[in-house]
Amino acid sequence: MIAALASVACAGSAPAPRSAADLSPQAQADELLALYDPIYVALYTESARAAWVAATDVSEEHTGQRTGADTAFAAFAGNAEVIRRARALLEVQDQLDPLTVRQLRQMLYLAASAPQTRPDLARARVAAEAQQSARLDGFQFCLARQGDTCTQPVTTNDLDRVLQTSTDLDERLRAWQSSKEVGAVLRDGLVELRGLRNGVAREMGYRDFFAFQVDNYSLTTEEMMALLDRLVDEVRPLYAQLQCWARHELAQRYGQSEVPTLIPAHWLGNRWGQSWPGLVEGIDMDSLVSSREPEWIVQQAERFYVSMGFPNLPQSFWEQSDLYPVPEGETRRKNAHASAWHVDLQSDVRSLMSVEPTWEWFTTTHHELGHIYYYISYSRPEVPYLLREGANRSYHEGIGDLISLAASQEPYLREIGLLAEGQEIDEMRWLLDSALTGPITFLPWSAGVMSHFERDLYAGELPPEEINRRWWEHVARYQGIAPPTERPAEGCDACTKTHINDDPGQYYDYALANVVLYQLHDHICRNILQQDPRACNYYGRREVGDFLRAVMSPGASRDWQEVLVEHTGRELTAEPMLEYYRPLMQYLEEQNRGRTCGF
Ligand code: X8Z
Ligand code: ZN
Repeated sequence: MIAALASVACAGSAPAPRSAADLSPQAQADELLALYDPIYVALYTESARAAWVAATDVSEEHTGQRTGADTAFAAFAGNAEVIRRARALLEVQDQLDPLTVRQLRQMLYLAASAPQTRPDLARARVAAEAQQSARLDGFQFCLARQGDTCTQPVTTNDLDRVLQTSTDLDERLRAWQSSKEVGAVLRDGLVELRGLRNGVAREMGYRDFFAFQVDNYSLTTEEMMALLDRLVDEVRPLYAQLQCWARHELAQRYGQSEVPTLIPAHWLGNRWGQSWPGLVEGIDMDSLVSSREPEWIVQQAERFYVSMGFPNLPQSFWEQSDLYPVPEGETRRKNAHASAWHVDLQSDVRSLMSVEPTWEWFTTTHHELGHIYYYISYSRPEVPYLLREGANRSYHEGIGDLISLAASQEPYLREIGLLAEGQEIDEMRWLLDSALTGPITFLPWSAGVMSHFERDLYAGELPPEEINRRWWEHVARYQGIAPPTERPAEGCDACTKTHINDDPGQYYDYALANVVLYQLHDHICRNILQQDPRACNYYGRREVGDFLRAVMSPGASRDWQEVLVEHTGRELTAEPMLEYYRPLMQYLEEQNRGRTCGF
């Protein structure tokens, strides 16, 4: 199939009865796209299928098959003739319709992952990516060892359970340290990948790989970092109060007489401190779902979307997805991080999760189904295959979290019986818990630590021996968190975060998703439902589904800023998010009275 495209493409420059110059640019573009599309879909699908098998059943054979399929995809997507023709057509883009221009740009964007003008680099990158994923997905976490033998193998769900429930600091420390062991295994692979990723991006004229990823938003690195820094600054006053409150609360919980300025990382209920669950007395979100079956969690998330007028998930979703932990007795290893897949860019949609009845999995399931319903919404003939993506990547991340936010609100939880009659909630404490597990703790992590670290890694060519130190500098500066003990220079604690390895240079998507989602939520609650954004129930409201479908169904065929203004009446603004949590400021200042805050 690749040969077919190459031969037709070459025919354009050979003497032919009808030369390309006789065709209008639009007709030339149509011809290119008509050739490109079917091959794109076929090779993309092969590659996604192989990656799915490699992620759900880690083995050398599957890693090899993934590398093979990705190499074929890369050889096609990065084909030098494709690049040449797309570039030439974009030079006369004023003679092309906007949808065509978008597709050609996307073609070049895909080509930049594997330009065949440097096939050696592109091939090496594909192989290194597959190997790095296999190292991470196949890693055996371990809580106790005798010599080299692991006597207590554990899953990441097990480690998370310790961090979310244990009050024994020694046990917490062991779990936290165990969660970081994989970093050392991944560091050299990350350094190699950094070189290859920068290499292919530079081949396509980008300054470095980070700049290439940021270009998805039509922004430069400087513009993106300025946007992220502004977000970090905007939440900083509230975050400083939260951090202050949390360190006092936790010191008391663990019986520590000294309250440290920086929170020791193993004190928090998340391996990276990106969310701080379980801190608020009297609010136990886990208890709302702990007696449910994991299957119920996924079905209830589906019911939420269906109640707003979305279709039921296709039967193939249930048959092909891998939703629960590997059953006891099976030796198969699978990727531990949740993901959603659009395998054939049409109706084959799947999710990979390890759902257990915890609040974190409850919200994560809503997140993943957001991706799935986004795929379903734009898989329609009007949206070309190349544009079956989010308006930008953060929209894709934001939809499911928007529904998680809606699914965490009191009226809904009462309606479906997760909050029993007579089970009253304290609104301020509920809001506090939501800030601790939502954007106020998440933004310093995502817009701060992750994004600055990756910028330093790719654009700054951070030397390997500086990696761990730089990581913890960012963690201290943005999150006010410190490692429990000194971290080894040869380790890579950043590498323990899956995205650093296999979703590189794009974690700010989640930061911006938060901004977008509060903007959408505010609009939905105030203007569509006429409800208070802090007690707002989408369940069963088809008009909310209609609104969301209108946002999602164009995919990437429209400009993301235009979509936002058209649907919410405002440019991107953090104001609705800040407004949502504003009542907490005064509450926390009172709680923190007499304490020295800041870090
Ligand atoms: O990776 C995810 C999703 C899959 S796209 C579960 N999230 C980020 C993370 O876990 O670090 C969702 C929020 C942030
Ligand atoms: Zn996601």
